[in-house]
Amino acid sequence: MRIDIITVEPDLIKSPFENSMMKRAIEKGLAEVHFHNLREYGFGNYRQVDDYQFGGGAGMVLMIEPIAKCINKLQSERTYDEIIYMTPDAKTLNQATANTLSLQENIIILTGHYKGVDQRVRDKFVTKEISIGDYVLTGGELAAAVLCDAVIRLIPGVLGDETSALTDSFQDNLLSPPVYTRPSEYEGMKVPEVLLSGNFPKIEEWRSEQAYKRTKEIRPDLLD
Ligand code: 6GU
Repeated sequence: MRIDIITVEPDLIKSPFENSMMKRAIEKGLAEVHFHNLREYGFGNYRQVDDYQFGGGAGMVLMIEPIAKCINKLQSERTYDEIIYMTPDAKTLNQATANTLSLQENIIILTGHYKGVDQRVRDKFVTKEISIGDYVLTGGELAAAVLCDAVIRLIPGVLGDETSALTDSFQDNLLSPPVYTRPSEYEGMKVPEVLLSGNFPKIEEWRSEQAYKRTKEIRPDLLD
């Protein structure tokens, strides 16, 4: 999978890709991530990429031409399955979306800043808009890193068996059950008996019950 990220803050977003799971995925050749500094497509000596909004109001808006130049260049090199715009005024990211995106070949992620992008960018280029939750971040860069982590870890071969994504919270719309490791007793707090029983069908049954119970308590909306 190839991901092209268009941003005005490339330095803000690079470090998660230089560590841990995403780094390994890239080293194994399972994911390829390219950063494009929007400023390189900006106007004049100052490489201007934003301007005041028509109609007045605080905050700058990213202009369409630099973004169009960058996207057109990328599209002249390959075909993209999705052009995603990270913005708080969109549907929230969930596991189903991450699963679908992990099957794509080439995607572009555009991150907004300031007041966001000119609406015509969204109308003309963007095929999917994603928010990562009901709160406001300064820019879409950290949200893009979150999206990439959620997607890249699902690419076959990225995770080993022991960390398989198949048992994640949300994989079947349930939260994960509680987990325990040594010691089997700590200051009188005992690990549930069933987990020490060696009876695997019973353990599975207990885990399903606990997952359901947790979900009902904390995120009943997932059960609707
Ligand atoms: Cl995608 N961008 C920004 N700026 N804030 C957010 C977000 C995205 N998702 C949640 N908050």
